[in-house]
Amino acid sequence: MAAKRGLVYKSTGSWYSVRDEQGKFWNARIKGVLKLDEITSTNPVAVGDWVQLEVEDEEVGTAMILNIEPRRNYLHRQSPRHKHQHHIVASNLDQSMLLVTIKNPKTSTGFIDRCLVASEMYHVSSLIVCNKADLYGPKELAVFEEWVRVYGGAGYPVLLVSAETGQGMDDLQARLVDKTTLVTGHSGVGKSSLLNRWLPGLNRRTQDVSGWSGKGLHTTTFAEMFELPNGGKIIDTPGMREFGLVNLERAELSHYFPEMRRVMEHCQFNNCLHLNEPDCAVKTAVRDGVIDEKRYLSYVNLLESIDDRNY
Ligand SMILES: Nc1nc2c(ncn2[C@@H]2O[C@H](COP(=O)(O)OP(=O)(O)O)[C@@H](O)[C@H]2O)c(=O)[nH]1
Ligand SMILES: [Mg+2]
Ligand SMILES: [Zn+2]
Repeated sequence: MAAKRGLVYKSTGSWYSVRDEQGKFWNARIKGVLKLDEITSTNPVAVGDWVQLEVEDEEVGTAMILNIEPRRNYLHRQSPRHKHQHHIVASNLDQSMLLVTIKNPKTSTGFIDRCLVASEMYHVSSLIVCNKADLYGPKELAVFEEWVRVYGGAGYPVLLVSAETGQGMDDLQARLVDKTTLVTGHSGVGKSSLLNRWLPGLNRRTQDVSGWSGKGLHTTTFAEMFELPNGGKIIDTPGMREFGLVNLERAELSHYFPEMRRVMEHCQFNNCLHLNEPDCAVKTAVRDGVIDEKRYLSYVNLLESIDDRNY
């Protein structure tokens, strides 16, 4: 039988759920050894991959994956168990949606900055979505306005929503139409609640407050893609805290801060790390308030955490 083209919606280790171009889902396994990328990956096929399928059993709906089409982009992270193995989280993304909260719990800006850098590294644009608006008083709204100023100024859209009341949903959904969006964020920010709101049949388990520390939870769940009712696809990554900044070099880091990228060509040295070098355009921009000081400090913190042998 002729090979079909299919899109991977879910991976559970050795089995993949793949949708062909007619809309039929197949349970597929990898046939033989697939040619891998230059990285060592523990999962050669990822959610979001386009693959060639060979039907095995039409009635049962099983198929073999013959090969993977080249990826436009992909996000990966270090395997929790093997430092030198990488796990491809998802591929062929249009954007990533970083879900954050200002209350119950408050997402740290350090975490936000690391996530934004990770997405920049993979050339995936980011959207910051602030959930639990229904809980915000004047203090939290002031923080939100601050984030709009800082992150909006850097070039990231910042939205305010409530998965509970539906506030801000139209704006948010309009940004997801016809795109493949990866959803990330700390546990407890409302990823499952948001998905349940959009896909009522899904019934993702939500977690109560006691689950937030998350450390004791060893949920090894896998990424999964869903079709949104208004068009567009969402990739959920349950149980994933954040991407590692794999193979990030110190000299590259400032390229992943858009507001630094814009001014750094005016630094005297083209390998400027923007620390103590003379005539540094980034430091001047921080002094003039063009670049936010907290973002700059995040940059310095991240820089210190990178040892040059790789992250
Ligand atoms: N007040 C309020 N609570 C929310 C909202 N969204 C989620 N929650 C609550 O926050 C907790 C964590 O939500 P959950 O969807 O499990 O977060 P996840 O870990 O990111 O999947 C649950 O108790 C939800 O009911 C919201 O918009 N407002
Ligand atoms: Mg959840
Ligand atoms: Zn500089």
